[in-house]
Amino acid sequence: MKMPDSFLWGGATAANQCEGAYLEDGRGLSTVDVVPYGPDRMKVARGVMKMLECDSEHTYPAHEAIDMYHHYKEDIAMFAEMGFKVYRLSISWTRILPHGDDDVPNEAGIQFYSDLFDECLKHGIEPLVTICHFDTPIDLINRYGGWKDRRMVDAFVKYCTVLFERFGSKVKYWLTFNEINMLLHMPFMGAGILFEDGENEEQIKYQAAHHELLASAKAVSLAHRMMPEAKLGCMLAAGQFYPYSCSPTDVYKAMECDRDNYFFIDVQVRGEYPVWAFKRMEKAGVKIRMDPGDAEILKEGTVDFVSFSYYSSRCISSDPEVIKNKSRGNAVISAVVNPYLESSEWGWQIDPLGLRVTLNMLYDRYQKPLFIVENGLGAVDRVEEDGSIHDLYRISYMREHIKAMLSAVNEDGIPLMGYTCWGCIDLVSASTGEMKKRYGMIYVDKQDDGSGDLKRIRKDSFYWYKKVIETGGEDL
Ligand code: BGP
Repeated sequence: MKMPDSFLWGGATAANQCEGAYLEDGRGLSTVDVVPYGPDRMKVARGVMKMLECDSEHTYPAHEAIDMYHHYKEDIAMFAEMGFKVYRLSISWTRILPHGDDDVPNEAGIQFYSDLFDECLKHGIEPLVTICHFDTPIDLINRYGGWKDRRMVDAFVKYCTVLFERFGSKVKYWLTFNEINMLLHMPFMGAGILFEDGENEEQIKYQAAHHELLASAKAVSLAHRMMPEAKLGCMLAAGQFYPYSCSPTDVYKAMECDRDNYFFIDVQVRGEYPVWAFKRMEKAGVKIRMDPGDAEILKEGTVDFVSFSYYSSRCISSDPEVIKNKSRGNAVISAVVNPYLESSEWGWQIDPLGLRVTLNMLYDRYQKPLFIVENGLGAVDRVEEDGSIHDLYRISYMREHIKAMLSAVNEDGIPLMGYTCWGCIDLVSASTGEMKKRYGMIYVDKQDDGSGDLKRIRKDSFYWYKKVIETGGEDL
């Protein structure tokens, strides 16, 4: 089995996890710059600890990351060597508008991305841009409280207008928000939200969700007007929920968890809230404020394709005892351990067939072309004395997932636009802030203690992926 020649093979990164140079050339501060490395990271990401209460020294290593800001030419040349047809990256909002909604954009930031896109195009690589990847400007948080406030919508549209004007001729594929559903699980990381004591957290999260959905819809409509050739996608942290047992209550619980996950994409694809959504909110004491005209905005700004990240399926039980005893500690999305699956060193369960299940479920639900924009294995790599890196575990993970993807396309007929594996070059982990959780096919000599000379090294998976792309997935 293989993929058609038009299939977009490639890799993905996010500005905040690879660029570094966090204060260079006029860049303003953003959420990701103040989420610490170390044990407080998830508390801050969830919005329950004030960002500046943590020791700023602990924000390392994201400030420097792999310094792609100064190494992008070398990195893109290596992507081209692997045969990439597409490179997914995100734009750092505060490189373009340092305060989030400046009237005059920062030309140095625009120049950086303009050069970077030219470099991609020179190598025949199509850029795929995430407009907002866990990246809310700090100035907007100080003034508005992040996405709690509706004024964020205008700021986002202002930012998008600059992007479409300045990069519209170079970029055809755009995603509005990375993993938009993560707003419910990591409100600070996803939406710049810090909770005040006594606030109804659910109310705030769903109101912020409404604002992001409006902003996304407005951006899609604007893009369609300004760049008629452009294709706009939504982006979901996907992964089917399995019931822990075949008891109907577990099955129902799994369906509810799936719906909470799909909630955002339902709106972005269909242009309206699903029927059950308001009932669910009512039950949780949530009533979102919608202004006149909002329904029309959502209806007009529907996406052209559905993109998603897939690392694992999830498993859930209706029994609180099972949840208590069988949950994986510290998971971002609560789930119980599936006894049929192996786990990575970080406890992420490995389920290639789950990717085929997810592709089928998403297509059944939306009938839109799909795009896998993140998939991969975070692992500790060892550099041998001769400088080689034998990451056979990563090859095996990717091989099985690509096989599942090939089956979904060739045997189930699912229309799939492309596959960009996550962290094609090593970068800082979003959930842990570490360098040692590596996803790349290119190793970067940068360690958690700050040591390392940033040298790039091809891992075994580099040569393997090159062959996979060359043969359209036939030679795995
Ligand atoms: C997704 C994010 C990425 C990325 C990836 C891997 O949720 O979109 O930014 O980091 O997960 O997660 P981690 O880095 O925590 O291993």
